[in-house]
Amino acid sequence: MQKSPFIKLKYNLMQKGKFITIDGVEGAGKSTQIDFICQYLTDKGINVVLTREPGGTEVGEKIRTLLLSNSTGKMHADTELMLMFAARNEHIQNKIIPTLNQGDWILSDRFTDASYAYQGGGRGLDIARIAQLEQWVLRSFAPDMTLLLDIPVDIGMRRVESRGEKDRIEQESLDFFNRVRNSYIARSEQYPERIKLIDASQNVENISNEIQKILKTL
Ligand code: Z5A
Repeated sequence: MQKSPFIKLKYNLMQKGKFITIDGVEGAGKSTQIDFICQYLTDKGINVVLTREPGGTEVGEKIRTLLLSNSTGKMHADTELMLMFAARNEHIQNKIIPTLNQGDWILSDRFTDASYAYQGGGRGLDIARIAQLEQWVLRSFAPDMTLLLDIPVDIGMRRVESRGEKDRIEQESLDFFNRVRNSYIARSEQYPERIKLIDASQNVENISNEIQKILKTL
């Protein structure tokens, strides 16, 4: 296979801080554990910036609205993927790299693994094409660690069912979310050093304890 010309490009990354991402299907408890992680790192004297995808920047948040709003209507899966990466480019260039270079840590609620899981697994897009976009936008950049909260889809959905109207992606079928979950699991098996799979069907405290042990390795 011909090598991508983009892989040679690198960000000017002095990387004084650490980049952590948290991912998983809906209702896995990301927001709940994010509060714990921020508190834990702050108590250790670490300055941590919390961000999210899609979003995290002014432009990224506008793209998020377009991606998730029901008023957007039908969107081609390739368009959805490219918008995720457009928001991600903005996020990396204008928030993630500058934050890491100034020595702060950054915690992102979702990142590129979500594109593989939702647009690859869920929508059925070709993984090789997602990888091309990843190379284009991320170059050789990657999180230092990814916490993958894994939970059976029906349990996650039950946890969030009291919320109001579902957004454009949340309205997908159970089959869609099962494919998303399976893709996440497959990625954690592919990248065991970076992606730490955590059983998110446990109680909040047990999950936090597990996360704490993992964070200590950083
Ligand atoms: N998306 C994509 O398609 N491609 C991409 O590349 C990216 C994203 C980056 C963004 O949504 C959407 O974009 C998402 C993927 C897609 N679409 N979907 N579906 P988001 O990340 O902003 O929101 P979300 O996925 O819908 O997250 P969430 O529903 O808020 O889940 P959560 O943060 O993991 O859950 P939580 O709010 O912490 O907990 C949910 C409830 O469960 C709450 O009442 C808690 O009190 C409770 N909870 C939490 N932990 C526990 C435990 N351990 N036991 C019992 N109850 C618990």
